[in-house]
Amino acid sequence: MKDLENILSKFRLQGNVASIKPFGSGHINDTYKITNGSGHAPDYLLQRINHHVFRDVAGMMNNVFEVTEYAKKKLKRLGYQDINERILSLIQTTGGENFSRDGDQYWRVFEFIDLKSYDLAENTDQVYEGAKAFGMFLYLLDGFPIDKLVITIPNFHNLYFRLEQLNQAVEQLKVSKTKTALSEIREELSLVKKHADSLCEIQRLTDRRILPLRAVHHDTKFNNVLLNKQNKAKCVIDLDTVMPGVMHSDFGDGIRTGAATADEDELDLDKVDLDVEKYTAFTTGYLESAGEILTVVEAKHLVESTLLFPFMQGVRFLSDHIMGDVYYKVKYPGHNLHRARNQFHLFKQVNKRRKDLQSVIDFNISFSI
Ligand code: ADP
Ligand code: GN1
Ligand code: MG
Repeated sequence: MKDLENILSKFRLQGNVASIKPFGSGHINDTYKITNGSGHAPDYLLQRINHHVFRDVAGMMNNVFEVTEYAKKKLKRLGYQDINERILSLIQTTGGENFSRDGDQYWRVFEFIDLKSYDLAENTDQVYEGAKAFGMFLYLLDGFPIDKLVITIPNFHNLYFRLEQLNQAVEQLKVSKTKTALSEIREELSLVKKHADSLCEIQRLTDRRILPLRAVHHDTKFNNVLLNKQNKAKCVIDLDTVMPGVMHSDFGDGIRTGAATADEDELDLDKVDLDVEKYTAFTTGYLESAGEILTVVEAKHLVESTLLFPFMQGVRFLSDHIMGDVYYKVKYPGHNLHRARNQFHLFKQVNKRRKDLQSVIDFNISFSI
């Protein structure tokens, strides 16, 4: 607590610190809510940045600063009055930096936005609103000069790379562990083998520059959008992975979590499915906000992204399980394996409905572009 107070003293905060409490359920950073003792000053959100994941902290924080400034200006031009609730506000250090380094720890502070995030959407209204906010984020950053952005995690959504990571993990497992460890994941590995090539299509189109590069969020998990009490979505958060990429990352990952019937931690696979109503709500909301800036080729490949993201997330969780849970925070041994099974199951459910999902996209696209 004293240490955290010391960290906070490095930032330009108003008022005084009344309490510091762990906050949220993200997998990557450590987050604390700072309640202000002064009624006239805002609460804050303090985060210890995971610099094992984000190697170039200064570059990443510069990305966050640049995109939030750009989005703020655009929101102003569009006439929004509630800009502080619509985009994160980074608090600078007393020395005018975007983050503070303390030994091998890196810290940052945002203004706390008093809205709520949900690991799992409770209803289709929330999904529609969340999707509108994610689509709006893409829209706000349309035209952003992407060469200003550093790549915060190389090959982040490159399926070829994620498959290679899995491959290497399995090779290590073969030499170091028992046969049981390998037989435990046989089914998952055979599913991966079966679908890997067709699901690399988005990456092939990206590499050939057929899909345009934009400033993309890259982590449109449903708990990365804040909603108000009336379920209106206001703000997209967790901007660490904003970098050049294809919009399919945001659409696909948004559907993966926003339109699922259960979250990634659900153990009962019978409960894990794609909720077609939520899927429709997400597609409608997202395309209402972003449809007008999409190219025909982007629109044509949307449905593939709904298959790619549960599949790729399964590959990522499975690799982490084999490597000994070095990346995602886990609550018990085997957690990442269960998450992988959950995501592969979701992938199969989405795959079964591909035709219906395409029809929903076609219907919404005809209205927006
Ligand atoms: P992680 O990368 O670990 O997911 P996030 O940046 O998403 O970290 O933050 C974790 C949680 O903290 C979010 O899910 C959200 O509930 C909350 N949160 C993040 N930023 C803010 C903010 N500015 N105001 C209020 N809550 C926030
Ligand atoms: C991580 O940070 P968080 O919890 O929003 C991960 C995402 C995964 C997600 C799976 C930087 O997101 O890519 O899809 O977990 N973020 C990073 O739950 O790897
Ligand atoms: Mg998050």
